[in-house]
Amino acid sequence: MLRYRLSFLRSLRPSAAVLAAVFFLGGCTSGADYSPLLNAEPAAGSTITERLPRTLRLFYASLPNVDVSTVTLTGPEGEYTLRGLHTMGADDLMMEIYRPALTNGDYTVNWETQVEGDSQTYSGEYQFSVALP
Ligand SMILES: [Cu+2]
Repeated sequence: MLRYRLSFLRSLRPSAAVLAAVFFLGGCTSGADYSPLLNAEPAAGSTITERLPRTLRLFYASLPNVDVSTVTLTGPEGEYTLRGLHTMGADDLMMEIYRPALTNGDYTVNWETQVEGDSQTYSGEYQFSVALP
């Protein structure tokens, strides 16, 4: 794939090759839909049927800056109080779901952060559900 791209670039006139290279590189890192969020607990789109989660944990492509990060949780009772936002040093943000306790329903996590090695501020949201028997 890379070899193909390089030979493709070589076949263009120099100025066009430079423009094409800038386009490719830019497309890798600053696409409008790029998100550094890789994973979460509870997972995005998941339905919890066994044990109520007491923490939220978000995993990123590199270490998030806790000082400029915000995470909110909304659900059946409105906005939930989270506390103790920190990182475990595993490119993650972690916090306790303080109160009220979760009940069955749909939840939305909103987050905003900056990650190490990237000056942009990123934000996003995802959902999970609780459906205990
Ligand atoms: Cu922790």
